[in-house]
Amino acid sequence: MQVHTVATVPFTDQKPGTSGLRKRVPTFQKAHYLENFVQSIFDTIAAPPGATLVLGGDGRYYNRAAIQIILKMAAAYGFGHVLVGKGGILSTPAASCVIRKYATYGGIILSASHNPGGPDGDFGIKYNTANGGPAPEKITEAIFAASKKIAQYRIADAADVALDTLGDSRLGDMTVSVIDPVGDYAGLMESLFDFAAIRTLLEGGFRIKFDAMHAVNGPYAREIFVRRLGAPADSMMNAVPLPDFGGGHPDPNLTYAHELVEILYGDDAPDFGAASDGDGDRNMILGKHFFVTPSDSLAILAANAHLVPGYKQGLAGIARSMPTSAAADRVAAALNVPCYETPTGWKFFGNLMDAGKVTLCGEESFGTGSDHIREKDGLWAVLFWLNILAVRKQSVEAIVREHWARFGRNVYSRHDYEGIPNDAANGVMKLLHDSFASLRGAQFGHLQVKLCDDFSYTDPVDGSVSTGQGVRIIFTDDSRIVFRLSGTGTEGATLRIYLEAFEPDVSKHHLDAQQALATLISIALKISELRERTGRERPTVIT
Ligand code: VG1
Ligand code: CO
Repeated sequence: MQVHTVATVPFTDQKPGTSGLRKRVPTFQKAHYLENFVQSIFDTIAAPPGATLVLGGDGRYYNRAAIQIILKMAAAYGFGHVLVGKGGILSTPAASCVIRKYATYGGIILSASHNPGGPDGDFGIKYNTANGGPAPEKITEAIFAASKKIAQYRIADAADVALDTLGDSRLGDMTVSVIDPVGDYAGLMESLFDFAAIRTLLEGGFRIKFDAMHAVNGPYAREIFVRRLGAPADSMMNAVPLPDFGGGHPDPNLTYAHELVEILYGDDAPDFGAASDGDGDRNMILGKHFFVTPSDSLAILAANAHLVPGYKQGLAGIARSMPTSAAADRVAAALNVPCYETPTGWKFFGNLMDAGKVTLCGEESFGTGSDHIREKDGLWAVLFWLNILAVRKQSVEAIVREHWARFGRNVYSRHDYEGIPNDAANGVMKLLHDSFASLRGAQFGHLQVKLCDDFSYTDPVDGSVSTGQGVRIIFTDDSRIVFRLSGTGTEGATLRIYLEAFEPDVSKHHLDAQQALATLISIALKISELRERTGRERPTVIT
């Protein structure tokens, strides 16, 4: 095998965000751009010669070309074996599953998750470690540092690998195994949930609709729901992955998954609806004419985990990201297990799961998962809900309302202002920081500010500290407003405002969240000067 050593110069913008490096496709197509970042990963992780790597992506535009480049660089680097999903496909949870099951050194996942795809859309790449989880900050920072001083990369001169045929081939001294992307993952799901009970539920006329949003989960959903659980084929929608996700935004929320939302809120609606995102790790759960917030979903899965075979032995603990509502904290208290509050991003859950401190984790951004892998897992969450529904034989809405009656309701909403100018977004955040002193103790109607700060986290396992994780304004009644800048966007800035208030009174649980949170929303707009500084009258997305 001939290996070329190619001279290169650093790009200055290869800093991984909340979940890997995400840029527009034309940026990744620039000469040496992908190669520089991949070499920076390899130089940082220092894998021993002959190590095994997992490789796959969500199938978006540029996936195949990137995989061919990475295979040739992996061979030049000295990997002995690469497991690559057929067609270059692996959902993010499936990649995590495969990394763990075959005890590999790590994996590279190609995805920009919920960001749009296509020639002018987004592409992304991230590295996961041997536990199957996203590399911790220590490693992503070292990768960024390596990318700033890279001078050369190495790539094998070899023919492209046939990605559409299962089986082994050689690339120089390295073996490339093209594997079935679905089988290992589907088997893991079958080991956690009561498939017989779910099958009986579906046979009994319980109707579901799953929207794969033209993204990676289509083949996974068809194998699991249709082939293994007997759901009718037409209960799957947009289940053929497309490189541009059909021109849509593969983000399962009330705005971007409106096709599914209209069906679940329409006449003759099915009993249950769900959707997942570009790379299959997010989930949205709907009942008939009913939306379950992701924060409530985490709490409800935790409260009902004893009904599910894989979790009936109990939970070690629960973790949620800081902006996620405290609904899960109430369940943890009732179960007498710890609840951890981490910064946004799944990489912060890995240490807690590896140390056996938590079993379930969740984020308000439609991410839920457990220690079965080290990524959030869209289909896992859907199966968890179906398992609970099969046992409890109640509607989604009835289960949520009973949960609120028992624990109280953490009324919650997130307002996203997408694609605003960076200067305006930074100005809002600076203003908030500058206002900390005057905000402390300030009175807004019946609400008084108890605490305001920029959230920082000390990892209880390795002691690492992460600062600047979002501005929190917490009132004396524990309602709160959180401001955070997104770390996954590629164009301008996205400002997120998270709003939460606790409502113990059952007679008020029917209220619309926007109505119930109206006071907090107006305080948030006032203290941030958001409208004045961005010229935006309303959020782009409300969830
Ligand atoms: C967003 C979410 C965060 C999630 C991340 C990756 O990050 O808020 O909770 O972990 O996306 O999810 P940010 O920095 O844009 O708020 V995925 O499914 O896009 O990999
Ligand atoms: Co995702």
